[in-house]
Amino acid sequence: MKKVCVVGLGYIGLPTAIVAAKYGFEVIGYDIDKEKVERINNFDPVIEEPELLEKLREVLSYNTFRATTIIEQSDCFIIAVPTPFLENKDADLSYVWNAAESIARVLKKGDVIILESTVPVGATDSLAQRLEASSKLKAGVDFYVSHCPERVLPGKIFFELINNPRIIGGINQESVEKAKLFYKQFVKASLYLTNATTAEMVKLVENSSRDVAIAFANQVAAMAYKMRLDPFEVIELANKHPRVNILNPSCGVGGHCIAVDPWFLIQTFPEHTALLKAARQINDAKPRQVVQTTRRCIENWYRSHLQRPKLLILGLTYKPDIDDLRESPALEIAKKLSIFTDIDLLICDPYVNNETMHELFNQENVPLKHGLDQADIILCLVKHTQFKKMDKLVLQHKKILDFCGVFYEPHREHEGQDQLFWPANNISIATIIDYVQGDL
Ligand code: SAJ
Repeated sequence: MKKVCVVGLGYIGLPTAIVAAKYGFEVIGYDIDKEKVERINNFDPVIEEPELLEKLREVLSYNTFRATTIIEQSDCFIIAVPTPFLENKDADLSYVWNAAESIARVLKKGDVIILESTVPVGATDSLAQRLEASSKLKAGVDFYVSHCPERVLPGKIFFELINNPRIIGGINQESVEKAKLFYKQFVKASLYLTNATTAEMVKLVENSSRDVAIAFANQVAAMAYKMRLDPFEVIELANKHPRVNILNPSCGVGGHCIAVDPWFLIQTFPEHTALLKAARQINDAKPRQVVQTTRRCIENWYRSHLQRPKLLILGLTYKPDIDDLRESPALEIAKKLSIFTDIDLLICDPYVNNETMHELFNQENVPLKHGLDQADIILCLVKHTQFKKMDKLVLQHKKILDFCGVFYEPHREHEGQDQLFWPANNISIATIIDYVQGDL
């Protein structure tokens, strides 16, 4: 296996292509987007990810990688295209099937096709059948088909591509063995071998379990607010139990994966997925609830000050310390609040450039210090590291709605005794509690 073709040069495909090129393969990256291909070949990776630019420069300079809009014969094809859902939440596999059509045009005996995109259970078998039908070659005999779901976390992609254990499922034993030859070249962690259907199910279960866990954290938060407690403290202390590990409540679940993948299981197993559906509803409702609570705070401010408050939003991205705005609940909240004319809106996100901020809100990205000085109400949506470092004491007189725990100070143990915080140490939670009124 010498030449590898990665189909789809997005968040997963491009870094995977680069790593394969660094580890000895001759790699081409195939994408239907001409502009993207040109930019990549001109040392512009299009997406933001730590280390991506340097590594792209390296593999382009050594001629071990190039991007193209024309598919070429290769020994191994990695499919890393998006698998979004349709309006009715069923999986949209059109990008996978289009990739299969392209591959079938150049497929030859002995080739290996590895599907990395997240798909509903059974899709890898369908992929094999489609390739057979278009190429007239026999799947599992003339060419090999596997599913090795991607598992990397945006922001840590290069570390996780090498260091995460991988699940490799094939349509038959030979397909698994062939795919293993590719991954063992660069993955330092274990490779677990199984059939394609199990690998599909594993991936969907991984992301669904995270969605359920986040929904649980959001429900804990709702109960805590009702009792005028700080949910971040309740969760921190519950997690002191050696067998409890609750995740964090937030303003919602974003990104391309966690909020999408449970639907692939719900679509296939409607009668066994009540818990997954409930989790989706709980997490999807969060942005609307945050808007309602914030509106109440704004209206109250207006009543007592008889002037428009300056509302500062901290964070727009879908999670901390990345620049990714895909399906961001914070962005959804900011957009909903921007419609109201009874506030002066200030937005600060150090990961969003000014051009994007202008496109989205027709205004500047406010520097943190300036925003904090100006604001009457501060709405914390994303726990960027930079926000965690702000001087919180000078903000005591402002109204703070902290939905991501940026103001929460964990318990510090000293001289064997825990510090006693009474009442809750998080001033911002007190404000949320005042305005929740059963939304959350
Ligand atoms: N979130 C919370 N509370 C938490 C953790 C996360 O509300 O305690 C929110 C985040 O703010 C974000 C969303 O969930 O809006 C998703 O973030 P994430 O960090 O949980 O996951 P992703 O979407 O960036 O990446 C996930 C990962 N899957 C798992 O951790 C099981 C990653 O390993 C997968 O490769 C990726 O999905 C994918 O592509 O499927």
